[in-house]
Amino acid sequence: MNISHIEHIGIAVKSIEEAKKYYEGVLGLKCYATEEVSDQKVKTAFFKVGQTKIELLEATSEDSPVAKFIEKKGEGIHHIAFSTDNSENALLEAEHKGVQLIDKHSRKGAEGLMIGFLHPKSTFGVLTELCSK
Ligand code: CMX
Repeated sequence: MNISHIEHIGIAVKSIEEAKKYYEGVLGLKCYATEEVSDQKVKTAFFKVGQTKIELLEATSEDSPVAKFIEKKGEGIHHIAFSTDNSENALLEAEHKGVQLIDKHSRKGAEGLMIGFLHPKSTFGVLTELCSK
């Protein structure tokens, strides 16, 4: 699937405003964008670290996947996103190789990327996102 790099690491937080104090004030990173992804019921905030980004995720409703995750496991790393040349083909390839998909087809995610998720039950416990421009 021609993975070139880790596009971003998604981190579930209760409050982006609170978490920003650490990422900006301690690590010295700069939040360059915030965006609400309404169909995923999350607010996001992005920080660049070289070619990779940190994506903070805050739930916008109680039934958000991020709210459920924090309730069960607490704040922390929520998913890893790999950059591929074509997320639709990458999802198909993963399915052909026996991986359980969350998204059968890629769809629009934050920053205008096309994205799709693989189920953590098939990926050794790590919610995995495949994305492309
Ligand atoms: N990482 C690892 N495991 C996870 C997980 C995560 N992020 N989220 C849930 N799980 C595990 C749960 O611990 C649970 O495991 P057990 O059965 O062993 O207890 C299992 O998956 C099922 O979890 P659940 O709480 O019952 O939740 P659901 O089945 O309703 O949903 C999932 C799980 C992964 C299918 C759902 O969260 C999902 O579709 N996620 C993809 C979309 C998403 O997370 N969007 C937010 C990010 C938006 C963005 O970046 O744009």
